[in-house]
Amino acid sequence: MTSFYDKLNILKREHDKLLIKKNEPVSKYNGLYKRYKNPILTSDHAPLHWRFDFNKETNPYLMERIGINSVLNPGAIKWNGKYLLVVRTEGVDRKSFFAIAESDNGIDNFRFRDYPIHIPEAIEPATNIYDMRLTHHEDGWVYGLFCVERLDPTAEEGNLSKAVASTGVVRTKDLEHWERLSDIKSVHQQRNVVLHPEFINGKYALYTRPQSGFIDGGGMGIGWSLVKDIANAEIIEEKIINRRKYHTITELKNGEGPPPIKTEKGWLHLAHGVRACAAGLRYVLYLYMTSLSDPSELIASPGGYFMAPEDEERIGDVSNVLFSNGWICDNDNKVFIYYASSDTRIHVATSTVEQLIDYCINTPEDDLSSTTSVEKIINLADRNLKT
Ligand code: M1P
Repeated sequence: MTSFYDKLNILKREHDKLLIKKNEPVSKYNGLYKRYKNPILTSDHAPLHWRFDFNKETNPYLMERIGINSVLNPGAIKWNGKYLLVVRTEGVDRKSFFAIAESDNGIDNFRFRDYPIHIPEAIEPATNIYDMRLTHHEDGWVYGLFCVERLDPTAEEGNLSKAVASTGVVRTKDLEHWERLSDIKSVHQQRNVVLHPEFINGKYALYTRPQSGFIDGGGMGIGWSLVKDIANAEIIEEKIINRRKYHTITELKNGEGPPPIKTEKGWLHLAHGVRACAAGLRYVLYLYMTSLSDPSELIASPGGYFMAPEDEERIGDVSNVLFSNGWICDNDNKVFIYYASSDTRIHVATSTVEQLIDYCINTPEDDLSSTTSVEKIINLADRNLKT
């Protein structure tokens, strides 16, 4: 019979093997981005010392005591030369928490830090927190905005799925000590709120997503709101800057991804769009651009999705979902897009600022009908075939 210590050694060896597994780009070509073969983080990457009690006396069968269900939707930042992710980590008890994982090259060898982050509780305690967007703001702080979820106090007895989503705010100077600020006040459900990295007319600017309901609250799209005091932020006026449209990838809802990247041609945005179908909701990723002089003014809106679930990405806890709230732009303009598939695991895709801008500016817009879509293909085919 294998001894306790033999089992523990095998467990540690297999875990180490997983953590040092090399990643490589897949060969499928589209000119837009490169996908990578392996997910960069899965629930199996979670440290063994979070999950197993290593003491033979208290855990004679070497059982996993605390299970991790999934790792998903990370915020991302380049920090001290490392590619750092603040990962939404979900336990088997369905509660999410945040944990930092880092890598030297951004595509493999991601390792969780020894301890997850203990986010200070808000005045009104939350049931669940998730999906942190990291913004290195020009005021010098790194902010983390995340979804805070609670049972709706107005829910009738027995209705346990009526929830309220609002936005929590933390800030840090070292990615180790986190100061909790007031949750953002809003009359709407607010998930997917993102802090713009620069002041606008001396104010903090937020990308918002006003909805009346928790899942499909019918809001008109991604909003924009200015607030004076980020420590006590309140969303009062919202302007819709990226509107949902009938029979498009955003028909049911959309939401801002990570903070936008500033480029010479405008602010580059990554977002998700959701539509409903017989199989449930389908989440895809798309790009758009806004003006440098007014980041709330849409200047490029390529039609359709940029990335959608493929192959094994399609299957997981919530199947048919790609979601991203973290990307990193290096000094050489290489862009690392961190995305989760089907609310289960995290992947990376790489591109460049130049490619993403070209994609945004030169991809035809969605003109909202089959006729206009096929005309664009006929025009392109004509140009290609007659030259
Ligand atoms: O399950 C898919 C996603 O659903 C929510 O996104 P949204 O608010 O746009 O519907 C979030 O819970 C997200 O975490 C999740 O990945």
